Amino acid sequence: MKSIKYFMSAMVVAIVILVNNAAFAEVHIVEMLNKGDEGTMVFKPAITFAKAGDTIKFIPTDKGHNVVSFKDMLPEGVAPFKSKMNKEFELVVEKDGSYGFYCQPHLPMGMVGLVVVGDNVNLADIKLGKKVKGKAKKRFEKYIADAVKE
Ligand SMILES: [Cu+2]
Repeated sequence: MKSIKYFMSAMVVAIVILVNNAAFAEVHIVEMLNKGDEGTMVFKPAITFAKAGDTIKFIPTDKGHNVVSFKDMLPEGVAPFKSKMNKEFELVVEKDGSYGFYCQPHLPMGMVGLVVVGDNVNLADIKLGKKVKGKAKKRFEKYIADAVKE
């Protein structure tokens, strides 16, 4: 009898933990736009702060965009990702760290963004990938500087 009681209370604890975790994970929306506050071809917001287990939902509000990870701007062990043009894309971020990404047709126009997962990511330490140059570099530097100020 005692063991059944113990089992039941263990089950209740397990269920409570499961429900809490599910409720705790957030969905963050990142829009792909032809025009934003800082000019043409942007992710909005450019930087998203999340925690492990959250989902980042990329929405092609305007047509002609996609989202591709910078291979050298991902936490260790995270697989590169690439969405289809004009399609919604969900990224579940499992690991702490920073995730850098761009829109394939608009990388030269500086369409880049960042997801920062966890509390221990020092924005000043984020290394920009090899493909980040010109307008993309300029925007990343501004996004990071603005986020540091907040
Ligand atoms: Cu684009």
